[in-house]
Amino acid sequence: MLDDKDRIFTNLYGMHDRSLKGARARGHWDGTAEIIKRGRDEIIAVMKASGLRGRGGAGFPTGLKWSFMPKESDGRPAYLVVNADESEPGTCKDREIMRHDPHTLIEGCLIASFAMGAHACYVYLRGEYIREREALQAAIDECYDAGLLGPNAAKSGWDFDIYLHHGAGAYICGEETALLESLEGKKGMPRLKPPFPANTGLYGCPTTVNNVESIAVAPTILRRGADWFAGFGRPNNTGTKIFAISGHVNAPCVVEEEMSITLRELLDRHCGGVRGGWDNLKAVIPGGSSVPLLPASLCEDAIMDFDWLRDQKSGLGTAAVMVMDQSVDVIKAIWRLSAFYKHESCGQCTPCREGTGWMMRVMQRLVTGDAEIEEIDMLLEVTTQVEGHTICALGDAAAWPIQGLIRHFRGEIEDRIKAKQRGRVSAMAAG
Ligand code: L3W
Ligand code: SF4
Repeated sequence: MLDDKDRIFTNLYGMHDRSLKGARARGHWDGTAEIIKRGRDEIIAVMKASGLRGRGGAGFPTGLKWSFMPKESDGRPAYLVVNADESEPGTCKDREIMRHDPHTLIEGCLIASFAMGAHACYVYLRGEYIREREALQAAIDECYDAGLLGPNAAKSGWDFDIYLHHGAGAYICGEETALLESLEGKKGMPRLKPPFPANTGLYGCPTTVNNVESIAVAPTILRRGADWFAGFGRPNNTGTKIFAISGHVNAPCVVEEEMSITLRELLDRHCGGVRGGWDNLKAVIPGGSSVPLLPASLCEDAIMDFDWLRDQKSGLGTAAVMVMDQSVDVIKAIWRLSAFYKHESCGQCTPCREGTGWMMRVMQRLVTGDAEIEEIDMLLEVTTQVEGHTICALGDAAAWPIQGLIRHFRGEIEDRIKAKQRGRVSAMAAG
């Protein structure tokens, strides 16, 4: 469990002054030039040792990703791109950072860009994040006025600029290569990987795409040390983590906690527990809409980190925790997600374009009970034809929640179909 002194984001709820003056008073922009003067290799070594794994959903080691950027320039500029397209249903953590603690991100952008040889950074914000852009732009303007950005940024000897760019409301633009296409002014469609962005990214140049939280925690890790950060959580699952908790808890919230906290402790300590008590819990989606749900029986001992949740065939994802009590029709909830993925598919690969529609339509029949029992296994088979057979992870994201539903709630699906069939038989007998 985290104490206040261990929190990186000290203004997550906007209770304090978010301006440069306030941010400095809370310890940000302290010794930034000294950190930069430690050099690229040392910064990347600290990030690797901290164990930080990407906070956007995939959990790829951040220091390792930074190390993929070319050490020597081949004449092409390098870029840092911050993925602030936060569109995963249930996810609203980066929003709080940009609104209330924008200087954590800006300082992180400078240090990370230096470590990767980038003189420019683009922050790609989701189209609806108007207030967040305003807060971030105001903070960036302050930084230019104070000499923290621009030539010789923060007296580090490094010239550095940040540009903000709005998306236009497409979920797929949160996929890193679709985001780059969109930033280049094209339709946001994922590219085939490899090549990875570190080789061929924005405008064909070396680029690293990182989530807001991943960049915003970097300055504090470098100030307090890799061991400090790695002291939280478990091996391979280190650090502090922002969780966004919604649904049937008494007090939904966004909170920074220790990685590997138990689900029960997270909900009881910060959300006033499950509505109607723990026994009223039906299921939890622990990491945003792309990861399979956990039934209540697995929630009791759930550990909120990458490895524990992966071992349960779920995932930490974006750490958006969606709590469902006994009042929820879980079949309908997962159908709603299927409709979302069908709508957001960019359509360039057949298994996703056709499969998301197929899956949604069968899910629709499961909701009303107007399916045959055999269709449950047929649906499962369709999910395996989509999973792993597409250009980007949206196909997997559409398949996984359905697989989780069938794994844990097959009985409920079958009962609904049988009840409908019984209803039809008695109606025929009566009529
Ligand atoms: C160089 C290699 N780079 C991997 C890089 C890659 C990317 C990162 C992760 O996200 C997850 C999904 C959901 N050489 C590399 C390499 N990289 N191998 O590492 O890559 P990857 O492919 O594991 O995943 P991904 O496609 O980046 C998929 C989650 O994202 N998700 C959530 C979306 C929504 C949000 C939000 O709203 N904030 O993030 C949707 O699917 O959990 O597992 O940078 O280039 N050999
Ligand atoms: Fe587009 Fe879906 Fe293919 Fe991703 S998996 S590239 S969203 S069609």
